[in-house]
Amino acid sequence: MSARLVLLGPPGAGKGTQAARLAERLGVPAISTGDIFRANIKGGTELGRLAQEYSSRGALVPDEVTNAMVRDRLAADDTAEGFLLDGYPRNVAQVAELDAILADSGLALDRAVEITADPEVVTERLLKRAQIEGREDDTADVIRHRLDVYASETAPISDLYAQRGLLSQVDGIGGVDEVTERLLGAIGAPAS
Ligand code: B4P
Repeated sequence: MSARLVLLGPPGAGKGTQAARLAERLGVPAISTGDIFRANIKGGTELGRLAQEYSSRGALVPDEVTNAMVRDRLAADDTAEGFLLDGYPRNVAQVAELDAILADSGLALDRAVEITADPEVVTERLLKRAQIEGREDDTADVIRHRLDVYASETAPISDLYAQRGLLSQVDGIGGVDEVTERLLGAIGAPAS
């Protein structure tokens, strides 16, 4: 089964957590734009320096930077059978770019899966993660801003994928294993 998938949802819904699990189960790479930015920030690269300016205050990194990075990553051989994009696309312009990247190879997206969760729940999770990991974008003020950016820029893309008949919504509240099973069901993955 080809699996060209995007995982949507607010910050803290469990995208990163679930992407790793789904990717292993489906045998395709999980590609997290947030993780690529954080690796570059840690490595002190030019891309990292630029990404930090935006991510530390909960803003989106400019599209031209993010789009070029994703285009490059999707050109790698390990995406031949599919991929699971976590955190991309994040606005309408990025949806158009992903369409273009795939169309250039005669491909299209199979499904967009949105993990839903209330702002209060995700805020609580992210504040808890802050105590464990100390991510600089997990402070109360920055989380509030990330949720605002999500509502204004990212939430509209769910409607876009729904209009194309590609959207599935999955409740992100519950145990991690429970949510994974719901997601596998939504994707139509064969039972293990
Ligand atoms: P991301 O790394 O994508 O950050 P995120 O939206 O907070 O999701 P994350 O994957 O980390 O959290 P998760 O929900 O899994 O982006 C960070 C920044 O990078 C952005 O603000 C932006 O600046 C930049 N960026 C990234 N992509 C971009 C793009 N396309 N364009 C422009 N800029 C971009 O998990 C949250 C917590 O919940 C975890 O601690 C986890 O343990 C916990 N959790 C998960 N599932 C749970 C469950 N079922 N129950 C209880 N806790 C759970």
